[in-house]
Amino acid sequence: MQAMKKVLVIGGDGFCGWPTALHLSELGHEVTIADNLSRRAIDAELGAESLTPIETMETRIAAWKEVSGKTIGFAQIDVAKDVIALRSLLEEMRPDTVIHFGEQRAAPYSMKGLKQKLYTVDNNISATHNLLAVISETGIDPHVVHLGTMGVYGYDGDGLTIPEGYLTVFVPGEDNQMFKRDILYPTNPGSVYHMTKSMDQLLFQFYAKNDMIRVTDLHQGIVWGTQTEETRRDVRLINRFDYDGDYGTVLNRFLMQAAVGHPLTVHGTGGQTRAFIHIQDTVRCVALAVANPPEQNGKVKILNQMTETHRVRDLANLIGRIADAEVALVDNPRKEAAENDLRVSNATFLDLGLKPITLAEGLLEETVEIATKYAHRYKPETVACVSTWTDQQKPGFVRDELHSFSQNTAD
Ligand code: NAD
Ligand code: USQ
Repeated sequence: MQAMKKVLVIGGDGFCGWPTALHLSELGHEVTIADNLSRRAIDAELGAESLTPIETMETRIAAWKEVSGKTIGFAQIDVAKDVIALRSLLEEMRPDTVIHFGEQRAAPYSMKGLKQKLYTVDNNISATHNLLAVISETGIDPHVVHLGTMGVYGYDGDGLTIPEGYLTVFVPGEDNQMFKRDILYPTNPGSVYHMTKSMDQLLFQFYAKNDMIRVTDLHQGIVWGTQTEETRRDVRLINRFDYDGDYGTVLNRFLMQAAVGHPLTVHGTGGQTRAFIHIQDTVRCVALAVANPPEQNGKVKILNQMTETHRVRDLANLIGRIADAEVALVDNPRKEAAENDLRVSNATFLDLGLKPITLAEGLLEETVEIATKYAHRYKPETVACVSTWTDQQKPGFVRDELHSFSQNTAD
């Protein structure tokens, strides 16, 4: 039987945070969410919307109380800006665990322009640093679980198996001496967003060493799927499903595109190989991380939170076959390697007992339960990826969209 904990979930209104909060509450933990609802504001700014109809935070929490009898607390706090409110919440709550999901997480949004670059760096770095600095000042000793990204390792790989966070290196010295070091795996971010996650790693390294804060940094792959055991229990608990050109991640975008008859937008040759994990496994992994805090040993515990790797064009062809959808090769708006190989160690979560949901099991259910069911809410104007990494790249329009885009801009 697991020890029950007081858990603060920063970013608990989001795609990963909401189902995690529900899952931890279901397991018996005492859960409070802190969120500034900035994602909902960015949706409005982009004219985008979750495909699934998500309820307000108040309705979500009331619905959870109704179906489970359990209470989740909520504080609307901007952790990047309001340090006083964050400090008061931590002092009042004295959490055993703080889970930090509260960052701007879309690579395309972070590359849109000056405003979005500045916002992503200010928001993400301040959120992480404020949390760590406040913890060190208050002397409260929560275990910090951070959602980082596989993208800190970079995607130019040649197939070397990426270890969990650290790399053992041997440096030749004088007199034939050989020095052995365990260093943070060198970062190679591919967007301003991924760069903030690389910078987060240094903040964690420092505060773990200096203040002995216990940190688990979860280097997560691309999350796909929508529902978990808890969000399925009532329609008011439904999770968000992003498919727009900035926040939609590749697999969910392809499922959505297939459901509405839009060609699947493969960037370039679709040669990027990425790591994936189903949202149900995300919440299980976070619960495992909460239950297994590291020792107070001055070193950040880094785990790779992913279950499978796939090449983007293989995913498109697979979904194309299942859903009888057309696959379109479009311009790649990103500056990224045309082809890469990726092997990743996820030994820790497998050792802790994770039994992953595979793409083969979950795809069809996701297509029918979500993409097809809510296809009537689809906003075609939000689908194309128009954020370009530099002025050398072009938006990822399929030919007809490109045609109507040039017509509109010529008017
Ligand atoms: P999301 O945008 O759906 O959720 C993020 C939540 O954090 C939102 O509710 C937002 O309002 C909140 N937030 C942002 N800045 C905040 C601030 N300053 N103060 C308080 N709240 C703030 O994103 P998500 O997909 O749930 O991702 C959560 C975390 O997991 C992110 O840090 C992301 O980098 C990481 N991650 C996500 C994925 C993925 O595929 N979705 C993959 C790997 C890692
Ligand atoms: N891609 C397409 N067609 C599309 C959309 C994307 O070919 O319509 C390609 C992209 O060019 C890229 C790959 O698919 O090569 C993945 O793109 P993505 O948007 O699914 O994923 P990414 O930008 O890496 O970001 C997402 C989350 C982020 C998280 C990251 C984990 O938004 O929060 O950190 O996945 S990882 O990719 O492992 O770094």
